[in-house]
Parts: sequence; structure tokens; C-alpha cells
Amino acid sequence: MKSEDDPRSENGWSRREFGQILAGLGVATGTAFGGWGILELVRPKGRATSWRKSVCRFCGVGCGVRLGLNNGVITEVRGDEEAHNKGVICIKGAMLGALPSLIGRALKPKIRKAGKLVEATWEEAMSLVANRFSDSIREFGPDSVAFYGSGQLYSEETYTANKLFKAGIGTNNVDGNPRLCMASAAVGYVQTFGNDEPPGALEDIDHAHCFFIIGANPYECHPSIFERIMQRKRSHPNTVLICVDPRRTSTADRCDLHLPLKPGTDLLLLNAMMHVIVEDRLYDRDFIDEHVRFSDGEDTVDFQALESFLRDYTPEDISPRVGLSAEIVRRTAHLFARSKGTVSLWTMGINQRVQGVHLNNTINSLHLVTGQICRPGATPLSLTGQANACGGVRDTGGLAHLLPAGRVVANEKHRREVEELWGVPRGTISPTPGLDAVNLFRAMEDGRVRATLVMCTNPAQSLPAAGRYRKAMERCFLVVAEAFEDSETARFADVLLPAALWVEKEGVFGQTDRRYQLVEKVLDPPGEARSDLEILVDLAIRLRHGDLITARTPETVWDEWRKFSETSAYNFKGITYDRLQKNRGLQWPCPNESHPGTVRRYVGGDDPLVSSGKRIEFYGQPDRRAVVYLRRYQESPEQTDDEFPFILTTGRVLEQWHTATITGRIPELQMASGPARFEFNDQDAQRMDIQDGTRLEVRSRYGTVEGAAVVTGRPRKGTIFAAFYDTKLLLNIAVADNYDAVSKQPEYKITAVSVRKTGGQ
Ligand SMILES: Nc1nc2c(c(=O)[nH]1)N[C@H]1C(S)=C(S)[C@@H](COP(=O)(O)OP(=O)(O)OC[C@H]3O[C@@H](n4cnc5c(=O)[nH]c(N)nc54)[C@H](O)[C@@H]3O)O[C@H]1N2
Ligand SMILES: Nc1nc2c(c(=O)[nH]1)N[C@H]1C(S)=C(S)[C@@H](COP(=O)(O)OP(=O)(O)OC[C@H]3O[C@@H](n4cnc5c(=O)[nH]c(N)nc54)[C@H](O)[C@@H]3O)O[C@H]1N2
Ligand code: SF4
Ligand SMILES: [Mo]
Repeated sequence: MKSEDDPRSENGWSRREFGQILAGLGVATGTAFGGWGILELVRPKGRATSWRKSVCRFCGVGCGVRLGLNNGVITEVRGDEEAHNKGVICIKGAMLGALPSLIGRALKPKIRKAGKLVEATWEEAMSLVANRFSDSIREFGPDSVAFYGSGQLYSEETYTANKLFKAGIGTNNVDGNPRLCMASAAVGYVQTFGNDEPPGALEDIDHAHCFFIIGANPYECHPSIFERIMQRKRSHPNTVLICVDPRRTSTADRCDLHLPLKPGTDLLLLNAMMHVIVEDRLYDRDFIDEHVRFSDGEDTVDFQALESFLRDYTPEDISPRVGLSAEIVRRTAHLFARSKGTVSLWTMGINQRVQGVHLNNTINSLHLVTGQICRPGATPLSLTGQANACGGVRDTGGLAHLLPAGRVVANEKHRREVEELWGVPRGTISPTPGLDAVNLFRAMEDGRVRATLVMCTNPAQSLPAAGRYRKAMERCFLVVAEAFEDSETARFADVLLPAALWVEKEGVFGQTDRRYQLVEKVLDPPGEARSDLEILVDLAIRLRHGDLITARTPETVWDEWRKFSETSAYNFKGITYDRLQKNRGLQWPCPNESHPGTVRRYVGGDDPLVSSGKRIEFYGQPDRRAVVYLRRYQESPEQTDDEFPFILTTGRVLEQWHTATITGRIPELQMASGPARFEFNDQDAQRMDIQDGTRLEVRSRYGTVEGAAVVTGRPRKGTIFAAFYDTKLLLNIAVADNYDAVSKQPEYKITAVSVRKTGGQ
């Protein structure tokens, strides 16, 4: 839909201008990161007369940017030298200035009448929404309605939605796209340390001697972090970069060691690394004695239990199953354990797996056993995906099983505490955890959930097994708050609410390393678009929960949430709007307004929550010890067979953001990425006589999609890769929806498929 011949992509650019842009992109995407700056020059719009600080709204790095303004238009975007990214931004960040003027914005509310979406007033639209929600709650109970949100909403917005649904309406059916993204990392941290969010920080990159990058492609997905890694490598050439990915990605190209393992076998590799660490005595006995407890998942066990558990994971035994030599496994374990500081970085190749939680546990464990933690340059640093998945959703508890600031629905004490903080009667919050993403859409299918507010996410394209859930959406009264009127999900809307985006509204983003930053309002929203917070407040009042939702502006909501955090390990009481206006972000814990924020958690002298006199204290656990779990490998349910001989793995490309509702309209980005294609290994391509452009039908147990091939030689043999941004391909129709039993995060990375040539190029 968003191809070069799509009028939306033109934006009045001449052929000659495209030529210039492409020349710029050749530099940008091909080689040096320095080249990215060139892109800032390709869209001259006149001179800036004033500058405002802001934050990129795309990935979880949360780069600081400076916006040049002239007459209500963003004329220039630059990386902010004073922010943590030290002026580095990627091409998506460089294109931020285009956002407010993109065509296709939703400008007026719309209501479905006789099958068609027709314009309506806000009053008509919101009273219809409130009536349908009220009717459903009255007739079928509070659990017949739901909120499906996003790691791209501001913290104030998710906090308000969570409070309205859990304490007002009385349902825990509050979930969102972070379930698809960060759930395994969050559960992994909680199980290991007793608290969510990373112990370390981006600053650790500047001190590391070894980077263990597993299931992540930061060159394309967290570019300014990858540039920071390369800066470390340039200044300290002995720094070792290891990449574990079944594809030779642009990240792997720049690493010293690439381990192209078979998709889905990482836990075999990690356990074998642990085996080598124990066998070769590379562990840190003192650190273990002081700070670590071992567990088999049920009971506390001793070090001998770990040793005997690891007998099944010798590098030689696992080698054929993982598809790596025993030698490279041993070498990796030695590099990891013996470096003066190892930073692990991982994202969706680990989280989006049926053993996502166990994989997260085991990465944390490798750091604990080797003592590669709680000192500069040594830390397990899970990279977050969206700009506000951490602060906005994990911290505010905007998921079906969570309550704010590390509390959980299933714990009665936690429910009582939250009820008290929110001033609602005991027993208001339902003791039943709500529906996670996949199960929420399954409940629409069979009519258990009858009305849903979808806000700032595009599930019709981003959910796995999307064909099934698109049908389910047809059966539900779907309210979609969206910035663009033609997103895939907008097609299923019964009511479409036009939303303000990014600097058209105000709010806080919380990124990867517990860093909160304020995005200030710089422009007015177009047409009749409103902020998501305004929409939620309006809904609350109409549903007669106005006395619960009394904070109604971003800053007052923030102040309420800030106070709420004070009684928890997520304490950020000291992070006020005033400070965030002056600063380029602050890291919590930050208990009072004179506290500078915490870079390294659990470290005495840095983290204010560590007991005085302690050098390191894992205070999240009752015995103050972090837990090393013995986690057995299990095969993915998606295995190849004669019918489905390939593994399809999925992900992203540098220039496109998720479902491309935004980036697909920016010609520079659209032209750079082109349409999404199925990437093949040379041997597979040769065997099947597949060339660049060969048309294919890719079929799985979930659905069939059609697209073109490209022979990049990057995926390992038997594996094909495709990105999910392209609405013409709608890849997720074919992607499996198996999920981790604990985190409920779907396994987007592993689907067994068949490949058939359909003829034509
Ligand atoms: N350009 C761009 N950047 C983004 C985004 C975007 O849409 N576009 N989205 C943001 C978001 S929300 C997220 S969550 C992150 C995602 O960031 P990443 O996780 O880095 O990106 P992905 O491409 O989803 O997947 C990463 C890698 O996992 C590999 N992989 C697949 N299966 C396996 C496996 O079994 N084991 C291992 N070890 N690796 C495997 C894939 O080959 C892929 O290279 O990116 C963020 N940044
Ligand atoms: N195959 C495959 N599928 C995947 C993944 C994968 O790796 N492989 N990764 C998964 C992951 S990690 C993620 S995070 C999801 C992301 O999936 P989605 O969240 O569905 O993707 P986005 O395109 O970011 O959708 C955000 C929507 O919000 C709209 N929007 C932007 N700003 C605002 C705003 O301020 N307010 C409102 N109301 N709307 C706004 C945008 O126009 C866009 O349509 O995809 C998941 N799907
Ligand atoms: S690295 Fe991420 S946050 Fe930084 S400019 Fe690029 S997309 Fe934006
Ligand atoms: Mo994500």
C-alpha cells in the first residue's frame, strides 16, 4: 500500500530531489554512521528562528534531539549534544521534522454507519463509545471490556488508562504491545532480581571490554547505541564484539565473532557457556557466596546441583543441535567470563520466544556467576523496543497481570496497597489477572470481550497469526485512537478517534536504563485531533469515574504518579516536570528533588535504596540475593518437517518503524527500504532456483502470504527472514502465535513454513 507509486509517498518531491536523497541514503545505510548526519541536510525548509529540546519518539534509545522551528514548522532536527546520545541520531530521528505534516492524518472522529466510517463530532463519537462500554459492562460485566495500549503512549496516558480500567471499571483487561516486546525481559528481571528494569545503564557501554549481543540487531534497531559501542571499540581496539544471530546481520558484519546458531536453540548455547564457565572455573566464587542463590525453579539448590544440571550441556553434546562448533562455544564462554567487563545486550531474538523468560534468566545468571555485574562496564542490559515501553508500561503496571510500581494483581497485599493509594474501597481491584494480548484477541473471537479501546498501536498488522485476530476484531466493538486514518487496524474500527502525536502533546518517556525524559508540546495538533490523555479523561467522565480520574493534565497526572512511586523500589519522587524541563533526563531511583539519579542499581553509594554500609545489595529479593535459575532447554513447538521445511524468522529494517504507518509515508525512508522481501541464503536459493525478485508463496500452519525473494546470503541455511512493516505483504498472517507460558509473549521469531514459487518476477 505504501509503495513508490502511492500518492501518499510523494509529498511533492521532484525526481531530482529523490536522486539527491538516495545519494544521501547510500551513505547513511551503507557504511559510516557519520554519514547519517547528511540526512539532516536533505530536507531544507528554511532557517530555524528558535530551538527546543525534545526526544525521538521512535526506539527505546530515546535520543535527545533539538528541533529548529520557524513559524510553527519544524525546519531542522539535530542530535542533542547535551543528551545521553551525545548528538548522535539515526535516519529515523533525522526525519522527525516530517511527522507533523505527513498526509493521511486522522483529523476528525469517525463512526461506522452502514459499514462505512463517516465523520462525526467528538460529542457523537464519545457518547457512542461511552454508551457501548456502559451497556457491555452492565449486561456482561466489567471483564467484557478492555484497553489495548502501547509503549509509545506517554506515561501519564497509560497510568490514567490503567487506573480507569482497573480501579474504575473494575477489570484488569489492560494490555498492549509491550506484551509482544518486553514481557519476557520484565519477568526475567523480576524473577532474578526481584524488581523489573535493568541494574546497569547505557553508560556501561563506555567501560566494557566485551559485548555479548544476542538476538539483537542494534545496528538497525538501536543505531545510536551501536554507534556508542563502535566508539568504545575505536578508542579501545581490544574490545571484543560477539553477535549471536541466525542471520549475518549488519550488526554481525561489524562484530569480531558471529555465532550463526539454529533459530530457537539459544538456551542450549547459554547453558553450554555456563558449563564451560563451571568446568574451567571461570566463575567468581566470592561474588556467588555473598550475593547469589541457586534455584531449580521450585526450590533453592546448591552449586553441586548446578554442576550436575550442566552435565547435559557440554559444548560437544549441544554442538550439532545448535549448529555451532564446540570450539566457538568454549571461546565465547572464555571471552564472556574473563573480560574485564562484559555487557550483554539482547532484544527480540531472545524475548520473542516460548522460552523467553528462561533465556532472560540465563543471561542474567551468566553475569551473576561470573561477577560481571554491578560495576562499570559489566551488566546484563536488556534493550527496550519502544520509546516508552519501560517507563510508560512496565513501570506504571499497564499490563494485565500488573499493578503500578512493581506490584501484581494476583497478590492481595499489593491490591490493598494500590486501592489505598488510589483512594478506592477495598476489593475494588479484581483479583483475577486480565487477558494478555493474544488471549485478549481470542476473547474477542468468542464474544467474551465485546468492546475494546485500542490506543497507539496497530494490532491488525502487528499481532501474530494476524488473519485469525483480524476476524476476531470484526466481532468486537472496536474503538481505535490513531494518528493516521488508514492504519490496518483503523479498517476494523467502529469508532476512529483522531489522536495527536509526539510534540503535539506533552508527557514523559521512560527508556532502557530507567531514564525519564520529558517531551514538551511544541506544536498544536492538526484538525480536531486530541491527545490520548484528553480522550481517556473524557471517557472516564462519561463512564462516571470523574471522581477517580481527578488529575487531568499531563503534569498533574505525573505528580500523582510520582507520589505513588515513593513507597516502592521504583521511587522517582524527585523527578519533577520542572527538573525534566531543565535536564536531559534523570534515572531512577531518585527519591528527592536534590538526588542526581541512579546510574547503577543495587550498588552502594549510587543506589539510594541499598542499605548503608553495603557494597552491593540485591534488595528486591527477600534474602537480598539474586537468583541463578537452572533452566532446561525445550524445543520450540514450531519444528520443520517435510511439509514445512524452512524456519521463517521476522524482524525489522533500519529505515522502517514497525507497521510503517509513519515511516512508510516519508519518501526518503520508504525508498531506502523498498518493499519487504524474503531474505534467502545462497545455497537454499540455488537449490530452489530462486533469484532476487522471484515471486513466492510462503505458507505456515497459520496462514499464507505472497511476496518476493531477495538472495542476501545472510540467513543461515534453512532459515528465511522477512520484516513486518509492509502492508502489501502482511507477513504476520503467516507468523505463529505460540507464546511463553509465563510472560505470554508470542514467539514471532520461529515459524515453520513452506516456500513455493508462483512464477513471475
Ligand atoms: N529501525 C527500527 N528500529 C526499531 C524498531 C523498528 O521497528 N525499526 N522497533 C523497536 C522495537 S519496539 C523493538 S522491540 C526493537 C527490536 O530490536 P531487535 O530485536 O534488535 O530487532 P529484530 O529485527 O526484531 O530481531 C533481532 C534479531 O533477532 C534475530 N533472531 C531471530 N531468531 C533468533 C534466535 O532464535 N536466536 C537469536 N539469537 N536471534 C534470533 C533476527 O535474525 C534479528 O536479526 O527495535 C526497536 N527499534
Ligand atoms: N512479525 C513480527 N511482528 C511483530 C514483531 C516482530 O518482531 N515480528 N515485533 C512486535 C513488537 S516487539 C512490537 S513493539 C509491535 C509493534 O506493533 P504496533 O504497536 O502495532 O506498531 P506501530 O506501527 O508502532 O503502531 C503504532 C500506531 O500508533 C499510531 N500512533 C503514533 N503516535 C500516536 C499517538 O501519539 N497516539 C495514538 N493514539 N496513535 C499514535 C501510529 O500511527 C501506528 O499506527 O509489533 C510486534 N509485531
Ligand atoms: S536511535 Fe532510536 S531514538 Fe535515536 S534517533 Fe534513531 S530511532 Fe530515534
Ligand atoms: Mo517492540
